[in-house]
Amino acid sequence: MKHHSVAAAALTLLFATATAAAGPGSLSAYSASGKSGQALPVIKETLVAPPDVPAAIHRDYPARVVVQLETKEVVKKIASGLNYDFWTFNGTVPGPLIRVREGDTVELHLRNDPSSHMTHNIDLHAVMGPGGGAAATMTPPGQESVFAFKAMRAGIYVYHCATPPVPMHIANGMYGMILVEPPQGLPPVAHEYYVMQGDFYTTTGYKYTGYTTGAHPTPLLAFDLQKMLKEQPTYVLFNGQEGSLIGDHALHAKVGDTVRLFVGDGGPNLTSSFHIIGQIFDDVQVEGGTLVNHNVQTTLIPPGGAVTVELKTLVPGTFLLVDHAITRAFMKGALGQLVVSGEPQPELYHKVSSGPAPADKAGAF
Ligand SMILES: [Cu+2]
Repeated sequence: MKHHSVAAAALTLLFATATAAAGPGSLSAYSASGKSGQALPVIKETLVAPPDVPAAIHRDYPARVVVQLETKEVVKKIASGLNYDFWTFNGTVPGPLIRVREGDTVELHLRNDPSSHMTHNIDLHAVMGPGGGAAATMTPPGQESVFAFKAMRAGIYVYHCATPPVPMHIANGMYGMILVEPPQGLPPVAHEYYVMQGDFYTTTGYKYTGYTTGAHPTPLLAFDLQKMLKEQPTYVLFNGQEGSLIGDHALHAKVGDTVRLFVGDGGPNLTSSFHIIGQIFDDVQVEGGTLVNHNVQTTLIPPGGAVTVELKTLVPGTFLLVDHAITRAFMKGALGQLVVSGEPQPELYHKVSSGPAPADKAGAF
């Protein structure tokens, strides 16, 4: 009994000391430790903009990974000649992909840019704790919140803002993904890319112009609440912009490469029927879990869900990433390109002949 009391007193003292030592936004007093009780090595995560991803992890030990995200409200291009007032993590849609290893402790710093109009926070689906971190990170403009969690399950997970009205924060672009690598890491591949689909609700129709002001000479599209309530988006986009993965921004590979795509759906409402025209997915990590499906043509990705897709590029050409609810691809913007370079592979694919050109057909009917 005496021992018990002493232990309780010691715990109380430890907690009091920790509380006193930890200033606002500081977690130093709660420094995570491994099973041995030793402090974990601290690693500052280097984040990169989509469609790129941080380098693969080669550690065989857990670390305390410090991740710094900043919520920013930015006016930028949504489609050719049209801007939108996006709400973002780190200025991009989606926010940067966070990459950690199962068993790591993630110390997540969420700063809200002083010029923001809204409070923001973050709910990471890789977190097993209240709100996925949302309650711990409700952050007014100009402030910073910090919380820590142990990444206990390998997989690819969505994160998003969960500040009311939640659907509006997500519809304005506040989502991204966190990859929790298994302890043994992922097999090396030639290319890894990061793509997220989202549905956008604007007051004008697809490619109709918005309004201009002195501050915004490029037409600005406004958010349309009624369209969101009806789940009828104006735009369905990969990486928050029509053309974000087209032309100069296309994804690239060579013949014979294995390409790994981390594909998520921020929503807020539409499920993606993700497909690449002219490819078959060799492996799909279904719903980001441990089930791996093979030889898949189209995979479903629900809002708030993600998959890892791997494919081998066997033939050169331009292959279109689409939501195969195909109106969204060709009339709402959900279109990207994977450009595969290399020698033709006629034993795998070649054109034999074409019908006459349309002009030659004139008068034939
Ligand atoms: Cu928000």
